[in-house]
Amino acid sequence: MSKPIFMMADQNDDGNETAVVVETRPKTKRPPLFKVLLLNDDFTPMEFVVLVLERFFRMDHVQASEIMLTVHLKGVAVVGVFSHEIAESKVSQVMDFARRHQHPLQCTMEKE
Ligand code: TYC
Repeated sequence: MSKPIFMMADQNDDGNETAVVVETRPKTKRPPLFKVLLLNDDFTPMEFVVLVLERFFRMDHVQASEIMLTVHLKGVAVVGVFSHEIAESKVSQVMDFARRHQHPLQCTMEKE
């Protein structure tokens, strides 16, 4: 049982005061979320990064171009927020795709 959030006084049969838990919070924790980050580099072509964002992050061409430019100018941007399992899968897919095309593009994840 989780920590009681409200208690009240009661008396048992012998007349002694006892504490009665009236209400408890349900013990359900939301699973942690993870940001997926794309990092800038000097070599990966801009159009390749746009393609990555369209293909793996379901962005349209305008959105993908904007985020690519943000990474290019600022060095890094969050490209999505996911469960641990999905974030890991996105990072692997992007890194594999970049490696296969011999681009040094880096993609990482961090807890929100
Ligand atoms: N800086 C790269 C260039 O000028 C473009 C680029 C953008 C690379 C975003 C990586 O995550 C990146 N060709």
